[in-house]
Amino acid sequence: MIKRILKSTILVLILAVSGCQKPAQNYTVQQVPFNQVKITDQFWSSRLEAHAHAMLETCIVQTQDSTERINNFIKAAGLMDGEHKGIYFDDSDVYKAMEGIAYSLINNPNPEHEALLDEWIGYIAKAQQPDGYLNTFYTLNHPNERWTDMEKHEMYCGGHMIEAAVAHHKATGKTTFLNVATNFADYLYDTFGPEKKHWVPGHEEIELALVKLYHETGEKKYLDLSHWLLEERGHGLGHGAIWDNKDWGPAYCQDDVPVSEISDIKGHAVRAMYLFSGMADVAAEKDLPEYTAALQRVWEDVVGRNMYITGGIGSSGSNEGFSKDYELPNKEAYCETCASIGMVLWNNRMNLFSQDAKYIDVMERSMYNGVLAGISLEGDRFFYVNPLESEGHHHRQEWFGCACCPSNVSRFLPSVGSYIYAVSESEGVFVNLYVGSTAGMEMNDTKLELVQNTNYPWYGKIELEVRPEKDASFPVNLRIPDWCKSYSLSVNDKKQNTESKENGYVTLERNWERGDKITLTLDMPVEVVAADPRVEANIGKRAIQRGPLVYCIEEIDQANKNLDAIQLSGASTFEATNASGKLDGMVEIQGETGDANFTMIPYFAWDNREAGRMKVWIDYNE
Ligand code: FUB
Ligand code: ZN
Repeated sequence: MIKRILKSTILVLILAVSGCQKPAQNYTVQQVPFNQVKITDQFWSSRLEAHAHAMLETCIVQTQDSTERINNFIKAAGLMDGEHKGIYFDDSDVYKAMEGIAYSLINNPNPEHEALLDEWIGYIAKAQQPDGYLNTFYTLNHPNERWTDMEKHEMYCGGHMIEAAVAHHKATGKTTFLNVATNFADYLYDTFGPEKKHWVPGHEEIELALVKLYHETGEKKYLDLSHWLLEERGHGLGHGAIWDNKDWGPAYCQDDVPVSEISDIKGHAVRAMYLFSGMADVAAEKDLPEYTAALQRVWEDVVGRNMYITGGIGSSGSNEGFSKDYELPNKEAYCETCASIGMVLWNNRMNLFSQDAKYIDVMERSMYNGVLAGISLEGDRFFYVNPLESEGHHHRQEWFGCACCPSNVSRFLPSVGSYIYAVSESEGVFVNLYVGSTAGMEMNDTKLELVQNTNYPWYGKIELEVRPEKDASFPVNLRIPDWCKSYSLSVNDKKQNTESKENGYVTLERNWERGDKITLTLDMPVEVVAADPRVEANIGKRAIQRGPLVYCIEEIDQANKNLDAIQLSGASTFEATNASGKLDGMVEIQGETGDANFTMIPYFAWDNREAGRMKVWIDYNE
């Protein structure tokens, strides 16, 4: 009962909140946000279930009980004595966990979690200094040294605080946290900017957060500050630990060239992804073709020369980032989980600009492989580093000293519903991801519900019921993923022409009546994939992919336990089989090569059973 009341209150609040004067996002198409999407399929429902229970509990225990993260706020609030403990950017983990909890409230009302957020917000508000400054590391340990080292993540933490506050406002309608965020952003606006202090944030994040705050409040100065911060880069203004480090220097944090001149990917992977996401957001608002051109250039470099088959990026551990083009080792691959999340954030924005499905292809690859590998199926253990081969000693952990990845996953998962649909008055509905769900949106003043039924990513059949409030004409653009070589399409069982694919979408245009049913069947055979020959690590090897999922061999599944004995050839055969009882339910692949049989599981599901070796790229003899 309480749950029901809370749920309806929340719905009313969402409507009330969305009814106030807020500038709409200015991308050429608009995402349908996850609070309008109810996920119903088996695949994502079990991920979300694990999130709402195990993952959020882990984040709460780790930030509040097992580490000093919440205590740092309590101390900065003057409610406990002592110094700041932990890493200087630990505040950000609290904010990311809070963002995840807030998002989760929208579809899974939970009064205890809501009360916990209220409690933590109380500490945070008290820890905020009278002028709006907020950072427990400096406030507790170095109160006179604020803004002396651009690497020290003061704006990074602030950006995550803003994102959490916006999420909390959207979920609950309460302004307690949003007020902290606007106080902080006002303080930044008064301190930094033309004729004020220069600043190059050593770790990007604040840029996209300020645009979010602009959307939530309508205050254009936040958007202007974000734009100004982007323009600070590449002019020799940066200083601090990163800039002083001979091995890193300004390129590590994308401060080597002005942002509109970026063309080669360099430096720290997560920082780059957040920068590009922020640039896209500002470009969408301010119409900056030089930004979009730079983003397209660097996208070619990231995706064409520096991305793993899993959509993971940032191959090198020494800089948590990019190294030379095509240098993509498997065992040593760094591929931080946060960097894959960054790929989702950035590629989604690139699609919102262009309506080109090639960006969603990359987003989907990173989401189903790079990101999902970062979490155990139970939702309580995490990978920070995601190699594509293991000798059996790499395992998910409950938490990390530097815990950016668990907290990032915890805010990402509940927002997955936002990536399914986008809409535009002139171009109609874009169906970007195939996820069983019911979604509400508006199409040219007509309320529209879309009900998607599918067993994706295990099978390629998708049924989409179109339910306009009244008959209405608009295009429905269905993404045909780049991995799909053949497909069939019907509307109300009548076969449709599939020739006219444009930018990766096939478009259906008609006068839609409530109950019209689109059936799309994407053929999903097992594919043997060769890497670009310039990737030395994969010469003489092949990987296996089916649909959006990259597969791997794990020792535990093989009869003779010897992964090196599995050698593929042109004569190898593969069969996708339903293994509904295995792990969380899956389609596994049974292979036969020479006289050996082997079993493959999706890469994201590896290391959920007993320890053992794993490989994505397998030896291949012509
Ligand atoms: O610096 C904050 C976060 O910690 C980065 O995004 C991660 O790469 C890790 O270094
Ligand atoms: Zn991380």
